[in-house]
Amino acid sequence: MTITNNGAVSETSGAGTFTVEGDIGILTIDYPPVNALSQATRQGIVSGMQAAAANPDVKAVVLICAGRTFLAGADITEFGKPPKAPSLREAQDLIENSSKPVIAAIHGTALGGGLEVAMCCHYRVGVESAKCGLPEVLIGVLPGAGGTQRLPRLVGVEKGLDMIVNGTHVPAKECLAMGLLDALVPEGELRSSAIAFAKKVLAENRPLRKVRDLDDKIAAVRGKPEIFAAVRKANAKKFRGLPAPEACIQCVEAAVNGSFEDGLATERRLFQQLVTGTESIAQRYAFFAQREAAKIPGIPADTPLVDVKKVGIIGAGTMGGGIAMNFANVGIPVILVETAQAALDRGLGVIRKNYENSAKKGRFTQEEVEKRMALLTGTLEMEQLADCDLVIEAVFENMAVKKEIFGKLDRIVKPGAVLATNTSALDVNEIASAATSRPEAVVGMHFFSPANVMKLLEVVRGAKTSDTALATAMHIGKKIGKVAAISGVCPGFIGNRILSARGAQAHAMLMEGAMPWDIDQVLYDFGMPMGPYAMSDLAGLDLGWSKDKSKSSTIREVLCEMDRRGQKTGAGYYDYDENRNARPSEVTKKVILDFMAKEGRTPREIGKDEILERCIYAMVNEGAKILEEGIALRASDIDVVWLNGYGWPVYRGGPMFYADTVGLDNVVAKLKEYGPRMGANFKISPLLEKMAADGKKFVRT
Ligand code: 3H9
Repeated sequence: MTITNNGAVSETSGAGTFTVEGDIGILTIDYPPVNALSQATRQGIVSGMQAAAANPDVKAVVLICAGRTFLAGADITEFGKPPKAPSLREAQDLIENSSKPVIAAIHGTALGGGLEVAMCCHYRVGVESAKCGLPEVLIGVLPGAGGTQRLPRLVGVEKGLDMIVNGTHVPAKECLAMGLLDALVPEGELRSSAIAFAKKVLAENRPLRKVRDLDDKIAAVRGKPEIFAAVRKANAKKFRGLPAPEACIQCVEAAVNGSFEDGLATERRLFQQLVTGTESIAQRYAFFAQREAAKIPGIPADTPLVDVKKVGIIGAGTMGGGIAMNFANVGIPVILVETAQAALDRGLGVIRKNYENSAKKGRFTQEEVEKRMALLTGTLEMEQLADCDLVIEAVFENMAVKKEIFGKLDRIVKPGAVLATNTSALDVNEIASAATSRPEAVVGMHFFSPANVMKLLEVVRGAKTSDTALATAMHIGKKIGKVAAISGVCPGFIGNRILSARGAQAHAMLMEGAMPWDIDQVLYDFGMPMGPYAMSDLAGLDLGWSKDKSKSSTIREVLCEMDRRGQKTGAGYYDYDENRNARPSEVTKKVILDFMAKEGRTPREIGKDEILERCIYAMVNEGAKILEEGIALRASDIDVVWLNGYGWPVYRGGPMFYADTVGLDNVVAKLKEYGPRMGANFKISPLLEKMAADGKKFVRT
């Protein structure tokens, strides 16, 4: 198609439109939502570059994108499917080998294949809010379109490697400093500034710089393998179980030690290996599961939302303070309510200290600390919350206290506001209906500790929660950087209910002869950050324990009575040295064996397979019950909860995804085999049994 507009000529092909303005060709890609490099986008680039080459009036080309972002990467949904022409390589070659300079004009995010295309351009300009990154490692692959070869040539090996193995999105200012961008241009003026830049390139007769030909930055580390060894060592824990980071490092090593073409060949070979591996399949599944979790069946995307301009938080303790930081971080003012000035001062002091620590680590400036602190005010009067759009109650878990608070909020807070409870266990319906006259405004917002760090937000939908309250909680969750998933009302909601099912099996095995460190080791080796007993020691065994009421009736009570209350007392299930290094404890072992003897139990050897299967399959079984009761909307939401709130290893996709990989029939067969050992109250989920019998899977990949 050719149209004329003020003398400008346009041709559209695929997702690309090529326009000529004077002697500059402008290739605009418009492929919502994120301009992924799907077939249509690749076609658009190829046709646009061919049009540029064929037009003698065109002396330089600007590559720019419509919508919210520059090219956000390869189309992940095309992975594993037969390739469709033209290839990304073809599009890149046309740009890099163009005899006319090509300038990438970047806004939003230039990610993965998108940045790899930009690095084939001869120059790159971007607005200050833009970010660049090679996040392929986060979906279990590597930059497979020359990114591992070009980025180190452009920005140096150490910076390039850091970006590639961590998948970080780097702000434009830093990109400029490291040489990834050639100029920053004013916000809102990207198109005109990129055209001006192109004209300058022409006027100054600047060279057609090909990144592939640069050598000085990689030559600087040639013969220095210690640089790669240091990255491997520093990240060993973080990369545990993940094949992609090591493959990324090998590609950059190839960039340093061989020719560009050999490096590309290594990159392509390793990409192919990774893309078909279960780890990457799991990571790609997790990417889409997370986005799916934001969609609420039956609630249209245009449901009216409460515009949250001011937030009230009740309780300035660890939880309330952490929650408050999330809002201040995105510029939303918060009022924190406490019952005593000392508690309020302490809470605000802790927040300031957290921010100052971040500033010391260089995450932001001291000025930014003050800016965020200025958004936080404290009060002892709940009446101050009257004009808040969202109030989150974050006091200790006591139904009577929560009801009293919600009763007051009902009288104080303006109509239309959302009233949320951060309870991790209590009945949201009871809080909503018994304490307020507006149960439709009440929703659970269950944050995970530390609330300013942990990604997960369980949004708990009460029986009467309105569509607006639910959608607002989900929306604000995303705004503050959380991964939000919806749960219905039940004890423990999705995450903690499954944790309890695992805990019950762990405890049962403890009483059969497995030691805490045996169980923890198996779960750690599976990929969890720690097992339940190391976790208990970290959190403190005395959470909810009271000396006066303690009756030596459980192992935990006995340990607390011995002042083995976890890491903080130097001993819990484990013994700790002065650096908090854990080692198995003879004392704990004796406590457990004595307990067993008292109950007439004889310890037996429990194999690693049994430990793993009983722990994990009990979780799967609970997940299936959660699904059949309608507590979770989708099996993938359960995975999202465990991936983002409990450290489930992303390369195993989540408990429900993992169960599919094992085979549901195998899971059910094992649960039946363990039979009574699973506990008197343990029942196999009918849904799980039926799905296993029907040969079904929980999730789609
Ligand atoms: C790669 O490039 C490999 C190459 O090196 C080599 C190949 C040979 N593909 O996140 P959002 C969808 S690997 C397909 O909610 P935001 C997403 O599912 C790729 N679909 O928006 C969602 O769909 P829906 C490297 C994609 O504004 C919608 O777009 N690149 C892709 O919060 C909106 O997404 C990456 O890994 C994709 N690449 O964040 C970047 N990306 O509406 C991955 C998004 O149906 N993407 N969708 O639910 C992101 O990080 C974020 O989407 C982004 C926008 C920051 C861009």
